[in-house]
Amino acid sequence: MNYSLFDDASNIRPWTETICEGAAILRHFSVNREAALLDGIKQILSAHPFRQMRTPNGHHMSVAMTCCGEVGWVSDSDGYRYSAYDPENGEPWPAMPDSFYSLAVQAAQEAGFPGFTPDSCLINQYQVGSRLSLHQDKDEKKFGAPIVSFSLGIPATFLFGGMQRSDTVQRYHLAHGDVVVWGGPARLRYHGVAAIKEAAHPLLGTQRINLTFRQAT
Ligand code: MD3
Ligand code: FE
Repeated sequence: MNYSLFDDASNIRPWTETICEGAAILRHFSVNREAALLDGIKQILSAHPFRQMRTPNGHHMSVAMTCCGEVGWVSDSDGYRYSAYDPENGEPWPAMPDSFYSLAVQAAQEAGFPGFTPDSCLINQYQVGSRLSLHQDKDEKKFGAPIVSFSLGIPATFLFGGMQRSDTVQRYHLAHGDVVVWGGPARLRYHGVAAIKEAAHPLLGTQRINLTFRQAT
């Protein structure tokens, strides 16, 4: 007997975990595409480095961010919004690499959302201790499209709540290569990321990078 156990040379097989109606984790989905993702991130960072944005209440976020695509998510003393320009240098955000776009569209399709056309990708950098408190993503113009999220580097505990901040929270472990798709009835659920624990990843060191693809406009 000599059949292949695996889908590709990476020796890693992807599988899908359903969280709830509209939300699924595609485990290991991007593991064999990490070179293209890391190369794209490096290029974006060369002109638009990670920065800790200011929140409307005057604090700095513990998560550092940058963006690519037609518009990027920005936060300052005026509030949260999408902008075509990087406020740090006034330049347009860099184009979304084709490899990012096609992988995000493929993930959405795999999770039951065909025809996803993301125009924005937010790149979040978590150092050890960084966290993202419970929030809803509601700065996008329409909520019909899903959000597709790629996890790279050291792991995180993702917090998935309900439609109200006070609802109980479910915890999910997200590792390098995992992709999560959130749409339909899950699109406006409260969510966040618990403080990142000390760890090291062979490619990314002591950081977690998360890419979230959205149809923002
Ligand atoms: C669930 N980022 O950028 S991605 C964000 O890991 C954000 O960096 C987290 O929340 C991160 O806004 C989580 C997963 C995610 C994104 C959007 C969602 C989960 C979501 C929208 C609705 C429900
Ligand atoms: Fe969010």
